[in-house]
Amino acid sequence: MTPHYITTPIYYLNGAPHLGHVYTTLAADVLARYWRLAGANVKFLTGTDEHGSKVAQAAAAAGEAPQAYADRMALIFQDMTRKINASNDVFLRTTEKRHHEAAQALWKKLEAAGQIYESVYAGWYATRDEAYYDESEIVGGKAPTGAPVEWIEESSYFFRLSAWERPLLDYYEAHPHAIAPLSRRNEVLSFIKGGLRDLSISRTKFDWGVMVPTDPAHVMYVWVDALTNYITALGYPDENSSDFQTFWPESLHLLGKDILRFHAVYWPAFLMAAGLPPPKKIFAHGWWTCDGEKMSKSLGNVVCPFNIIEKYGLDPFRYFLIREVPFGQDGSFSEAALVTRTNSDLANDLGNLTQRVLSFIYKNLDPQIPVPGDLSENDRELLASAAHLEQILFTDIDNQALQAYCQHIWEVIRKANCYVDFEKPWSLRKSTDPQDHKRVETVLYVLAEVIRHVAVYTQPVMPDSSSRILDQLGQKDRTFASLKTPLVAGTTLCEPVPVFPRIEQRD
Ligand code: ME8
Repeated sequence: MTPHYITTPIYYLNGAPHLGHVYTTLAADVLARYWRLAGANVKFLTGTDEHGSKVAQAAAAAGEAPQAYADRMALIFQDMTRKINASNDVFLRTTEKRHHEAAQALWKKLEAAGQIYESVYAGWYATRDEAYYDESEIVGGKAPTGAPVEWIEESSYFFRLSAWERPLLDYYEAHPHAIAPLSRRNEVLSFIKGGLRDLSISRTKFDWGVMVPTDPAHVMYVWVDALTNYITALGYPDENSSDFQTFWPESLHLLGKDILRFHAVYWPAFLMAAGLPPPKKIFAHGWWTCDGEKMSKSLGNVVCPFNIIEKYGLDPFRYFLIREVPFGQDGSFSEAALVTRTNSDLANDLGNLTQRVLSFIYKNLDPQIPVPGDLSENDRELLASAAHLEQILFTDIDNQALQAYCQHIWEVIRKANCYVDFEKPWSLRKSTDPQDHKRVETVLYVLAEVIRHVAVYTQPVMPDSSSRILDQLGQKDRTFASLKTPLVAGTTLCEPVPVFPRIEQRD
């Protein structure tokens, strides 16, 4: 199976982690967990972007030296990955020595290839975006993102980005799925077709960055250093390292639409110019707002993910973020929507199904998975929908269709609930006819088998809750491959405990 290298952006340390950071990390986690369960070789990278004027200013505002500030803040981001149960294999900090070495090696390679020259940059810069803007992009004295800009004039090294216009267009023509969703690909293509100008890639006005290897008066533009993180984590500059050989360019870069241009234009151009292949896929997801409004400190509506997790539990929060909005589109976060979604999908649909079925088996059937009798048409149909999930979910994940992934599982859960209502095992059990009793065992076997499938497939989204369901079902092997073998009758169940309590709505 193809190896999977899944990355998030490395986050700036200028403030505490928020819903947006949690979202990308969570989406990456779902994909990484899925591919591991599918048996693939996976590397999941996240980390922190610690250089640049933005972080230097935040450190100054906090009255701390940049390195001390970065050390303190990086711990908070590392803690975020733990609090959301992210299964990242690497947490990379750009202040690490290995990263300085990788960024400098890439620089030297670009320089040796004649891709870098020295000149003077005179133009607009927005520290908030860590981005240069053309005069034509300035609207009412601000960057198109609304960020304040300042005029800077300084000696700078430039990367010959203009030379990569045609190669980038050719590359994207030949690789139609390299940028997703499609609307984002079109945006990138029209940006490139609009003409690329050479890019200023060093600064002299401050020193909080990776030093330009051939000129200590300059530090690298923070995006040159930051983007390199994706190969630092694979052992670059050692291109023969086993990680680099295995995982580059098998990468899926997940990011928000705000930083697509850096990833889909600058990064592949740097790589091609250094003789390396561009990343296999870049997926730009949408933007979360809060109750329909942009989250901002001044509006006081920034969602603190950790308060939400404390209040409602981690897995309902994970499920909500993945299920509520099609991956790639914008979404509006509200606690009311989270409560509604948790109660309908988790407490009612999945929670009731597992609780009813497992308690029934526990109380009435020894407590063991019963031996099924002959299967009816109805039994076969339900089992087939559970078995078909394998292919359907594979396609969803391959397209990063994370919402669809949940929807497809829930279609099976709802079918299983209809099946319970139709088969009425509770009334059948009261019958005095032994054939009816055998039928109860068959129905419960079928349901337990469907619950096993569902819980195995919900693991990437809700690792803890799924694992509790599988514990109760007495299942040890939880890989996707384990579903190829039918549920073993006679397996002893553990005492069922409800996994998804209802959240009481407050007025
Ligand atoms: O841009 N909705 O870091 P950053 C959804 N250091 N996602 C959001 C979001 C929101 N409201 N707000 C933030 C940087 N994000 C650079 C990246 S990579 C080599 C360097 C997520 O801390 C989304 O993934 O500003 C976005 O792209 C990222 O956080 C920006 O994080």
